Amino acid sequence: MQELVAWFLITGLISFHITYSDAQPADVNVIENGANGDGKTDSTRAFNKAWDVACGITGASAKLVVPQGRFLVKQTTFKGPCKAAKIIVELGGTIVAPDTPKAWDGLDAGVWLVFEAVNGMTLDGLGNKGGFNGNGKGWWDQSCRYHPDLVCCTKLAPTSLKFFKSNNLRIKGVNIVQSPQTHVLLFKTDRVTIDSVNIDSPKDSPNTDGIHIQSANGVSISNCKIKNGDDNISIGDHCLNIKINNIECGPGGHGISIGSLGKDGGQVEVRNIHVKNVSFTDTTNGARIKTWQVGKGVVQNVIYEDIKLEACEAPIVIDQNYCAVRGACKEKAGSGVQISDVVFKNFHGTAALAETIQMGCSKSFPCKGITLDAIDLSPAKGVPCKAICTDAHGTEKGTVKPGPCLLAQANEL
Ligand SMILES: *[C@@H]1O[C@H](CO)[C@@H](O)[C@H](O)[C@H]1NC(C)=O
Ligand SMILES: *[C@H]1O[C@H](CO)[C@@H](O)[C@H](O)[C@H]1NC(C)=O
Repeated sequence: MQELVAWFLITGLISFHITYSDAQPADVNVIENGANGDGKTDSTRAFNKAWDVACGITGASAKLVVPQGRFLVKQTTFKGPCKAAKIIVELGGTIVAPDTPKAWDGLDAGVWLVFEAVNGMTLDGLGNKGGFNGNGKGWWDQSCRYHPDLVCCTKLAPTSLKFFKSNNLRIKGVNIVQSPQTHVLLFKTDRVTIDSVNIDSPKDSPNTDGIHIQSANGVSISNCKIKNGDDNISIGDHCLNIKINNIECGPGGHGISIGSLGKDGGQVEVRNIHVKNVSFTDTTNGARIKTWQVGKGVVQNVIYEDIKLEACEAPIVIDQNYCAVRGACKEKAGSGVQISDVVFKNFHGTAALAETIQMGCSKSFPCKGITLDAIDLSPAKGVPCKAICTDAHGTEKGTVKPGPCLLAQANEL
């Protein structure tokens, strides 16, 4: 009997040990791989080395730890796929970009940090303790947008974080500040959750989009604060199943935009976009859909609801004649993106421009199934609000102020 008990104890301990070490592989710390959190030492190689170690761990999960401190990391790509089913990047400190565009000499100036072919990653800023500082001032100072007079002004500046050909990502509690250009780019991704991410760059910084989504399926963005100089959140040509909730935009920025779509005459498909509970303060736009006349394809099933606006210039915009230079593109027949089933519901607040609701739909493919429901917008500065719609068909429910605007629904089979 005693032998039996001893045998159970021993095998129990062995199997406990195996299960335990299986679930908890050693964390990989960037410091142990040579990184230095003094903000000055170049830690790029150390980060790459630590990533490779973590990425090579087999088992259920692997963890890469970035402790407190400021880590200077130059342009680099963290490549997957990793061996573990799940990789956790625990970010307790700040990863800092070089402070001069010169650091990109000979490198792709379009990006700073890239995660490529990484599946099942959680990037956790530990409740907004950790994050990324793109040190963008050097880039803004030479941007063609604000300094066209400079002989060597630059149009392209790095996107801070690019997630490419990756799926099953969770980015939470991270700060992303001072980006040279776009803060976060999702490109060719499937299932990405962005939660409690704070984005902060000056209102007058050029092209510093908050989050740009392109060729993506299944994105959820919630509980974020976004202050920046350009699009707050923008959705590009091929995006399906996007949910955006509980976002504070502004001051600054251009709202939550779909587009501009179809720039090069390509096929566009954007479906199932749901934006809910967003506040816009001092932004130029609120809810916006922009397409180029040469675009083809569809935008279908879009809902913007529970939207608060404060001195937003143009709260509701559909612009199907989008043009790089305002009004410079001649009207063109025979092409256009078909926009249908778009709901604007429960918009409250003030508008700073007269043209509060602007819908300029395609002559060839007029908008259909547009709903304006419970819209109550009043002037922020005394200029009366107007609603101007062309080729926009749909229905209005409850209060629609300013309004009316839409044409009756065209009869369809
Ligand atoms: C709406 O979003 C804000 C944050 O912007 C949040 O504080 C609030 O709880 C949200 N409301 C609902 C009903 O979810
Ligand atoms: C933000 O502004 C930019 C530049 O004007 C524009 O292209 C984009 O559509 C806007 N984004 C949003 C989110 O409105």
